[in-house]
Amino acid sequence: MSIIFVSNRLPFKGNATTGAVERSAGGLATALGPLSDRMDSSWVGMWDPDGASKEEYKHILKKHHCVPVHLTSKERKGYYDGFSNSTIWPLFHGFSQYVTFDDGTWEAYQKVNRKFCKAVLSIAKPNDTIWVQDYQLLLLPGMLRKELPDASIGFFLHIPFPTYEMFRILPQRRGILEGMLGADLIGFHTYDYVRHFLSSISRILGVENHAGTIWADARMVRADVFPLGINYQRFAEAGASGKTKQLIKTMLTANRPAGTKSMLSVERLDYTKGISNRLRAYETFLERYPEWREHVILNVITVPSREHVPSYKRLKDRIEQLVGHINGRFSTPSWQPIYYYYQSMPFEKLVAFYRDSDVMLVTPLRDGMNLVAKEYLATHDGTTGVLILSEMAGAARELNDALIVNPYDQNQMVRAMYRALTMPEDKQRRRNATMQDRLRRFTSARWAEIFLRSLSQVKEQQGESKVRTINDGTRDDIVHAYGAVSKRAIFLDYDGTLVPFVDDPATAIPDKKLCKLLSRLAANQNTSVVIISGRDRDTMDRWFGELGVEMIAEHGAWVKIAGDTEWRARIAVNNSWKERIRPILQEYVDSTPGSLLEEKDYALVWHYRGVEHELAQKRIAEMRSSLSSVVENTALELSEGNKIMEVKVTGVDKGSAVSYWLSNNDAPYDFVLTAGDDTTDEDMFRSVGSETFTVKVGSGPTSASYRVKDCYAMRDLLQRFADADETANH
Ligand code: GDG
Repeated sequence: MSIIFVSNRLPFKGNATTGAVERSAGGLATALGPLSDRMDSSWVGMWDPDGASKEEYKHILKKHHCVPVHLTSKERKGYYDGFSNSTIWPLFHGFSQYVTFDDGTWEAYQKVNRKFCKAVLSIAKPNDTIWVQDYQLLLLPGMLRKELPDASIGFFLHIPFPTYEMFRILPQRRGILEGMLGADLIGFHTYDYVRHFLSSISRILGVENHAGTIWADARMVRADVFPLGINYQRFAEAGASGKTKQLIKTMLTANRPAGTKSMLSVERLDYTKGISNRLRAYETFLERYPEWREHVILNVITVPSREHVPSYKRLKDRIEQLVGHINGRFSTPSWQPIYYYYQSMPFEKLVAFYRDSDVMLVTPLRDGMNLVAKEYLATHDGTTGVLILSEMAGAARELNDALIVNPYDQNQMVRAMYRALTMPEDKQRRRNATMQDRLRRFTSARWAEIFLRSLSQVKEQQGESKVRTINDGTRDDIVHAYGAVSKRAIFLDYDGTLVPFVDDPATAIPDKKLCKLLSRLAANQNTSVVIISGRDRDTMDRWFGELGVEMIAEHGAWVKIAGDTEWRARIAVNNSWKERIRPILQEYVDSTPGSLLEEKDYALVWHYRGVEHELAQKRIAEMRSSLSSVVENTALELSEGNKIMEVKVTGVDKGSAVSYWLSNNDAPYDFVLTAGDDTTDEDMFRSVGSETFTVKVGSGPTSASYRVKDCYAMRDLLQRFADADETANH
């Protein structure tokens, strides 16, 4: 299999001190590294030689099939410092106060995503697998999908996906979601993020899902959970090595009184990491438990990050002041409570810090996953050590045996520090063992393997559904089949098939263009155009009466065949049932803002297009349970359509209506086409048989054999029929 990994950074970087080019040690590079070495793969990412020689960097990239994307400093500033880190990063982590909105940075973000797209296209083949990583490239899956409709495209978001209430703030919210939906599989670290994403696509794009399966632009997409792990063995081995022991002795324990316990915090300097909250909790701890003064130290490592972004500069000052304040307040001639390092540590030193620490404080205010927590546990493989972990980190979903804290609850943090420092050793080992077991199995390599396997499963499922999306080629075939015969029947649903949905169904009047198109088609004596709708007779007469089309109203209850002046009732029923059902449905209308009741001859219809998604789902469940006993053993049934719930007379459906129409028109039809968007149209598709053309309009599962994207694509097909008629007549 050929695979293209795409991420903001390439897995190789220049070392500013030595000038050498090295493999990056970040979580992603270690997760995908072994895979990329094993497979026929390439990697697309930003050109960033840093301190290394450009020639050497270029050479290594070429050797490892890396395709660099060159950005100007202006592009990089707008895309990376700007939209990625000053808009998306704070917003997705729930820090709306730090979000900046700027058209210029959005422009740059789009431009750079396009540059990445171009770089991928320069090496991609039509059926390649492309795996796009993270929040800097949210638009890329959509851009790639346009160019490579058949490619397997995966997307993984490493940071949280925010709640709908937070996400909706973003002016570019639609574009971002549409970009993500270009992928076939969208992965997140936790189920909460999946839920938030699904809620946003439902409320913002009106795209629904069934247990994480989404229909977007007539394509099946899945959203699922894939918690990223670490290279456990690497950290476990390094933690137990003699070199680490030596480093701990010379670098760490030598500098503090014997018997002192150590706590550690390590992260990029970032406001999401809760460094100030942690320092304040430590101050309160020393205040509340004076017996621990001179017996514990806290090592704080903050790695320089995003120094060009103003909020980061201010944060650095605040943290340094706080460290100074605590050290000034509590230090004694032989002890200082905090050792502060503002630098990136080489791997060996980082491992020594991990291994040396009795307590690890990982208390971010919000964090997609947090690998530091996992790395700490791995370096303590089989030994003691206590992890205090924020419930706001994705890792808390997996590491239940850590001391889980709310980072905003200072008292709880203080108590957790005390508990951690006084926890019996056998208990520490026991708690760690369960978590270490999990981390040993779910490594970063396994994460990548599982994600890619799921991606190919999604592709298989897409292939299994036999529906063919109408493209230029298939459209020409259908138009050709239409033109080649003399007797045709075209059955067209109306709402959602010929016009888009609107909140108030009464306003969905056919526009002039559509009326003209339908009359043109119906003007051909050899073509019967039948509008088959759930709408009532009066509306249909008013809207289509003058167009020369035939009509089937109320999902098949009434039929008006060419030459009829009156509607024919297909069944005779007593409508007294309405008196019982109407008050029940009216109650639902009263208690559900945005919904309305429509009365038809053979049905009562509850419309909920204008209702909030979750509320509508709740009401439908209630309705199903309260009405099913009422309609049981009667000639009524409950039927669900596109944002409608209907109580109707049994046996009235579009399928039987189409059969009725065909049996009342004796000419043999050489070309039958049925088109619809709704579950009620599925009856029609099933009734006509496989030698006809059945067309599903829009997304969702269907038994139709073709699919078009939306009502405009449907109109385009009809337009071509009309054009074919005209050409044939000249
Ligand atoms: C995102 C999400 C999610 C840190 N300091 C040093 C150093 N590190 C290494 C750690 C660890 C990595 O950086 C940090 O991993 P995190 O998971 O904490 O966070 P990010 O990579 O910033 O970001 C996060 C992650 O993606 C993966 O999906 O977990 O939630 O924000 O590997 O070891 N490494 C060295 N010196 C340091 O000073 N050598």
